Amino acid sequence: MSAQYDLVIRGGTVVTAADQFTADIGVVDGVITALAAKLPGGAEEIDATGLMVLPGGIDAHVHLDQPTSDGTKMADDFESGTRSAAAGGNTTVLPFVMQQKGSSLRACVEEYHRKAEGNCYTDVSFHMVVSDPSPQVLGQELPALVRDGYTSFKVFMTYDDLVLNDAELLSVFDVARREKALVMVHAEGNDAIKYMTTRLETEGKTAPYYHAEAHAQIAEREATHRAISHAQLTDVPVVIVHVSGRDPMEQIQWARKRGMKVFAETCPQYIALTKDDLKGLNMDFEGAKYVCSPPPRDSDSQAAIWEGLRDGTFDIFASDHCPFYFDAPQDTGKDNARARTSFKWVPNGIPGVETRMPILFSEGVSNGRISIERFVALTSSNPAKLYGLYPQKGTIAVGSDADFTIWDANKKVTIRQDILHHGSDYTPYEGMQVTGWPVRTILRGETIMHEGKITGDRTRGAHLKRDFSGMGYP
Ligand code: DUC
Ligand code: ZN
Ligand code: ZN
Repeated sequence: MSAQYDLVIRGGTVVTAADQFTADIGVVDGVITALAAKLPGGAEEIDATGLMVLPGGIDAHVHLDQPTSDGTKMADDFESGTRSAAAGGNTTVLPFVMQQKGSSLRACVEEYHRKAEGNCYTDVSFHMVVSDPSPQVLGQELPALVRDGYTSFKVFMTYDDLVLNDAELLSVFDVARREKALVMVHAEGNDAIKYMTTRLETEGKTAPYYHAEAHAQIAEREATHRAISHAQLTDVPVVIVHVSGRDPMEQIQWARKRGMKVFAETCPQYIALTKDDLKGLNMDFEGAKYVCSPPPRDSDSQAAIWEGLRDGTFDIFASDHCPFYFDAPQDTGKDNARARTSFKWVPNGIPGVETRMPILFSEGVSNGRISIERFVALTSSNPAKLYGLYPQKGTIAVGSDADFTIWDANKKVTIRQDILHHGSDYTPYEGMQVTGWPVRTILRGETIMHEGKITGDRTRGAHLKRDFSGMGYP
C-alpha cells in the first residue's frame, strides 16, 4: 500500500503567528494537506520531537547580484545568496530589481530573471527599485509590471544615482495608488547627508566611523516624515524600510495614530550593532565592515527598536542583506583604495540573510523580549501578508506551501564566518553567541538544508508572482 503522504513531520511544536500546538503535519505534492494529533505514515518521515516547526522564513529585503555605480562587487549572486538564506532557515527571499537610470524597468526585470533562473535554492519574488521615473516608466512599464505580479517597488530619498526629488516621489506614489502597489521608501535626506559629509571631511574626519555621523538620525527622521506626508497627500500605503531608531519610529507612530497606512521594517543591525562598531579597532578601517545605511545607532535606539518589535510599530524584521567583500580582488571590496580616502566611498551594506532569524530568536525569544508567535509574525507571516504571498506562504495551514524551518530553540551557536554560506569574506556578527538555530529548512516538502548542509538543488527555487487576493490591498 502506498503512503498517504509524501512527507510527515511528527511530534514537533507547530508555531504560527497566532498560536502553538503539538501536531503531525502531512504533505502531498509540496502542499500541507493535514494537521492532526496523529497521522498515518508518510513516504518520508521526520521526527521533530523536542523541536519547533515554524513557517519557512521570508526575508522581505535582500540584494543579490546587484550592479553598483562604482564598480564594487556584490558578494552574492542568486546561487550563493539563496544558499545562505536556506542555511538561515528561509524558504523565500524578496530581492530588488535595480533599475539603472536610463534603462527600461521591464528590461531590468527580465535581466534579473536571467540571473535568477536555475540559480535559486529558495523561492524568490522580486521587488523593483524605481530610479528613473520617466513618462514611459510611470505611464506604461510600471502599471504593466504591477499587473504582471511585481506588486512592490522601492524609492530612494538619498544617493545621487538613485534619489528622487519630491515631485518624482509624488508621481511614483500616485502610480502606486492607481495600480494598487506597495511603495517601499529608503528614508534618508540626501542634502542633509551631503552637508554633514562635507563638514566632516573638512574637519579631516574621513574614517568609516564618520559614516554614522554623516547619516544622522535627524536626516532619517526628516525623510520619514516627508515620505509619510507624501503618502498622506497621495493616499497610498507605504512601507518605511530599514528603520534604525527612535526618531523615525516616532514619525511612524504619529502617522498611525492619524489612521494612515504606514508599515515599518527593521533589521538585525539595529538590535545587534551600534555606531561604535564602526570605530573598528581604534578608528581603523575594520569599521568599514559595519557601514550600512541607515547606520546602526546607540543603545537608546536599540531599546526603542525592541519596544517597536513588541508593540507592533514594526511589521517586518528583514535582513537588508546587501553583501560586499571586505577584501576583494581588483580593489572591488569595502576596503578599496578610494574608500580609504573617505567614508563616503565605502559601499553601503552588510551581509545578514543567514543570521537574521537566529539573531532575532536569540535576542528576542530566548531572552524573553518577544513571544515565539511574534517572532513568526515578524520573520514570516507579516512579510507574506504585506507583500501578497499569504496564505500560500507565511503560515502552517492546510493548503499552504509546505515551507518549514525546523528550529532547535536550545542550540547554542557562535556565529563565525566559517560556518556561514554567503559569499562575503566576513560577517559583522563574528563571535556573537546565539541560542536557537534552524536545523532543517524544507521548501515545498523537500529538505533543502539539514544540520548546516545544503541538501537542496539550486534549480528548485521558483520566482513567485504576487497579488493581494489573500489579504486585500492594504
Ligand atoms: N539601502 C538598502 O536598502 N540596502 C543597502 C544600502 C541602502 O542604502
Ligand atoms: Zn535602502
Ligand atoms: Zn536594502
